[in-house]
Amino acid sequence: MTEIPTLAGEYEPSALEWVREQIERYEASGGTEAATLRDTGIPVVVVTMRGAQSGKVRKIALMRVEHGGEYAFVASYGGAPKHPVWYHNLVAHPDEVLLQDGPEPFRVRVREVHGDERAEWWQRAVAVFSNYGEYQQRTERTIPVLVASPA
Ligand code: F42
Repeated sequence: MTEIPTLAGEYEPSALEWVREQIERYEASGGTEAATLRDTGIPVVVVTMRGAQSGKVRKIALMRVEHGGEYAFVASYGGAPKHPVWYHNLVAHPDEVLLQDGPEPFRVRVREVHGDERAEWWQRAVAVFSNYGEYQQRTERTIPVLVASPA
């Protein structure tokens, strides 16, 4: 029986209620409920990380962009002018990350990608969730793309 990985520390739920609720339902159902972005039918994953300032355990949901066992995390936040706060957490603690895509979470290592590698992952991301293209149009910032590989 493989042990289910966890991050030690105090869990601080997302400040966004709809996100907090989606994560709770996804985890409680082993990824069989709340597994898509609202009624879009597009799958999501749950990412657990270490807060860059608080050191607390934080969780977010992201669109599921998978290729060859790796996943892209697109820090779009709806095209907001600033990066979502979770981006800073993953940059600060790239080795303290869990990814849940189904019944159980597993450890991943995260790296930000640039240039051709970013362009390749961006194309995959937009193919899964075309809104990413619109979000990038909405903001001056270049939306960061991070790639998670099983650790
Ligand atoms: N967000 C995306 O950016 N991309 C997606 O593809 C995406 C898909 C998605 C699907 C389903 C769903 O339910 C949500 C989805 N979201 C997606 C939203 C995503 O889950 C996040 O909620 C959103 O991106 C905003 O992330 P955030 O980290 O900015 O969250 C804010 C609202 C938040 O929780 N802030 C906390 C607060 O108290 O205000 C602090 C959180 C935090 O991590 N604090 C750090 C710490 O140390 O604890 C401080 C970090 C620092 O350096 O300031």
